[in-house]
Amino acid sequence: MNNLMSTTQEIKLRLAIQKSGRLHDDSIKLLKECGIDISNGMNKLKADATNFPLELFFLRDDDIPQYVEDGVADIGFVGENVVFEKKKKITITEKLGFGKCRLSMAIQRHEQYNGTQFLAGKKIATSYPVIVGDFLKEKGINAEIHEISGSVEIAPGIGLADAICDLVSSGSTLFMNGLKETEVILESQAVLVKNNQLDDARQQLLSRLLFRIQSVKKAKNNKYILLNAPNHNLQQIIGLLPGMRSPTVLPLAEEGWSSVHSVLNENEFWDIIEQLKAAGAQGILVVPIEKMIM
Ligand code: PRT
Ligand code: ZN
Repeated sequence: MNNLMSTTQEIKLRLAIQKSGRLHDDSIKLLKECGIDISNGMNKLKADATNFPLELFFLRDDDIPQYVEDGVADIGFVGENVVFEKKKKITITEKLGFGKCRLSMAIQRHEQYNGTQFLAGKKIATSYPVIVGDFLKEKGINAEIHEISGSVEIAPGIGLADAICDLVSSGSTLFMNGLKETEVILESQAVLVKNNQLDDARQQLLSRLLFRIQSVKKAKNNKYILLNAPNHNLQQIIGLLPGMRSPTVLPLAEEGWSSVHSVLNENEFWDIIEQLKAAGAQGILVVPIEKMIM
């Protein structure tokens, strides 16, 4: 019995994240927000969580899908762009809300663009030959793919290619290289991927982690709002507020007024605030939410 218990306690979920680069800091931050502390040793290949059965592997992002498919890691945080390019047998389980970018076609700014047909017979430089190949096939376009691993954006300028397909976030890299974005092929963000043969114990640990991640994501998309409402307009004001079930209403010390508490979604936030003010709401306080457990 004792033996059995200690074996169960030793099972850890093995998570692969990027060792360094654009996704590293946000990956660690998300774990922190999930209440998971990582022991020091970030510069090593591995680290342990101190308060959750989790072991971290620090890898190049390109290698994460393979490690997860092979079961060396159980799960990974990696860009969708990498997942689709590598085509490993793994499952995207959750979008993580950071590392947002798009994989786009771009051509030289002075060129006339007449739709995807522009690419026919042209040379396209990219680090994403698989995704670009699939895209061209789907569109029925014959073009030459020239795979390069870095500084794709300089290819047209030096006569190496007619077009490029690369990741874009602000667009300033394209702009500075005299290029213009013509077509978005893929919208991407960091995702949690999992091995397809997780055992029950690790699947349970993953469920616990996912529950935390989802609570953190929900909280980020919502704000807690407190306001004072004149009682004569209370029903109208309550009608504007969704709340988790329905808004909380408490009487104020001052006759004829109530305090109303609720939760608002980021997307409809400003719209609703304006309507609340128009309905006579005063002293509106908006507070960030740390976790949201439904
Ligand atoms: O060493 P390792 O192989 O792990 O890292 P890496 O150099 O391959 O990847 P890294 O750290 O550059 O990016 C990791 C992941 O971040 C990518 O796979 C994407 O999922 C995500 N991501 C988000 C981005 C960008 N935004 C991004 N803007 N990855 C790269 N870029 C590059 C892009 O390639 C181009 O050079 O930034 C430039 C464009 O940015 P803007 O802002 O000028 O448009
Ligand atoms: Zn990489």
